[in-house]
Amino acid sequence: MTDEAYMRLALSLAKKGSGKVDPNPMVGAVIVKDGRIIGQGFHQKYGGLHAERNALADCTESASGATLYVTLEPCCHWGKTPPCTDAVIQNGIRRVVVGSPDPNPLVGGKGVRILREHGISVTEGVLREECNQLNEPFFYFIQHHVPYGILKYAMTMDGKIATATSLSKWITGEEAREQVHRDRNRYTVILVGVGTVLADDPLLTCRLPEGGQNPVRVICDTHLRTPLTAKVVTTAGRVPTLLATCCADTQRQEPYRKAGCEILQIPKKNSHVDLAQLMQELGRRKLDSVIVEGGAELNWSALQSGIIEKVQAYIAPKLFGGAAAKSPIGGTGAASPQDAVRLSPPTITRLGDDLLLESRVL
Ligand code: AOF
Ligand code: ZN
Repeated sequence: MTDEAYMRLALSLAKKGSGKVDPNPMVGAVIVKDGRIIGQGFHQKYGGLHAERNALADCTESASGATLYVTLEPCCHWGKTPPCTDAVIQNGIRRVVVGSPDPNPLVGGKGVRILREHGISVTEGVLREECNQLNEPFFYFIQHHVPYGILKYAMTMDGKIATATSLSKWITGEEAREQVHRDRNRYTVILVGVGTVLADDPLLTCRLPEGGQNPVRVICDTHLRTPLTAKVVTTAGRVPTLLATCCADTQRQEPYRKAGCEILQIPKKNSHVDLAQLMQELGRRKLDSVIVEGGAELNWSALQSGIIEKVQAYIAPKLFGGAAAKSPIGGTGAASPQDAVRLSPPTITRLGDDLLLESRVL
C-alpha cells in the first residue's frame, strides 16, 4: 500500500470522531511495520487520548522501527494529555507521515521539528487538502477564537426556498436531507432567526438513523418574540437552547429560563442582534462552528457581518416559479454585480437527484 492509501485509512478513522471531539480536531492514526498494519486509532472524545496514543495502545506487537501515519502533526505540548511526540519517540517509531500541519500555536511545526531532532524521518503533506478539509472548524477556531460560520440553504433550480404560498417541505430528497443531519452532528451550533421559528416551528435536532449529537440551538430573537409553545422552547430541557436577544427585560426573559433556555443578551446593531458579537460570545463558550439556516433576512445579515466562511447550497431539480416565492438570501442585496459576495469555485457533490455546492467566501 502507498503512503496515500494508509493516510486515507487514517482519514476514515479520524471521521469516526465526528461530533464528539470539538473544539479539538478529528485525528486518525495507523501504524505500519514490514508492510502490515499493526495498530490503528483515532481521537474518540474531547479531552481523551490523542489518535497517536490510541494507535500505539492498539499495537499487536512492538512499534519499534514502524511507520506512523497521522492526519495531523503530532502535538509536543502538555494539554489535557502528555505530548504525543514523547510517545512516538519512546516507542521507537522510525518514520512519521503527516497530513496537516497543526496550526495550534502550541504546536505549529514544533512537533515535526522535535521528531526530526530525534532522528525520525518525517514526510509532511500527504493528502494535506483532505486532512485540512476534515478540520476546517478546528483550524479556523484555534486561530480566530470565533466559530467557523457555514451558511446552508436548500433551493429549487430557479432559486426558491419555498413556494409563493410559503410551503417548503420538502425541496430536496432523502439523501440530501441525511447529509444535513450528518452536518448537524458534525458542527456545534445551529443558528436561525425568530421568523423561521414562527413560520416553521422547527426542532433543529440531529436525526440520523445511527443517532448523533444535537447541535446547540441558537435563536436570534431581537425582541423576544419566540412563542413559549415553540418546539425549541418546549424541548429546551433536553436540547441546549440559547435565545440571543437585545431585550433586557428580565421579567420577559424569565419564562424562557424556566423552560430551560439560556438567554444571551447581545448588543444591537442596525436594529438587530449584533451577529459578530454573538459569534464572540459563542467562541467564549468554546463553540467552534455554526450552521446558519435562515431565514433569508438573517442569511443576508450573516453575510454582511462577515461571520460566514463557507456556503452550502443544496439544489433540487425542481422549479417553483412565483414572483412572491422567497430566495435564500434577502436583505437589501448587492447594488451592482461588482458588489456581489464572491465565492471560490464550488466543490460539487451529488446526493440522489440533488446537488450540494460548497464554496468558501473570498
Ligand atoms: C486532539 N486529538 O488526536 C490530536 C490533537 O488539550 P489536549 O491535550 O487534548 O490537546 C489538544 C491539542 O492537541 C489540539 O489543539 C491539537 O493541537 C493537538 N493534537 N488533539 O484533541 C488528537 N492529535
Ligand atoms: Zn497529541
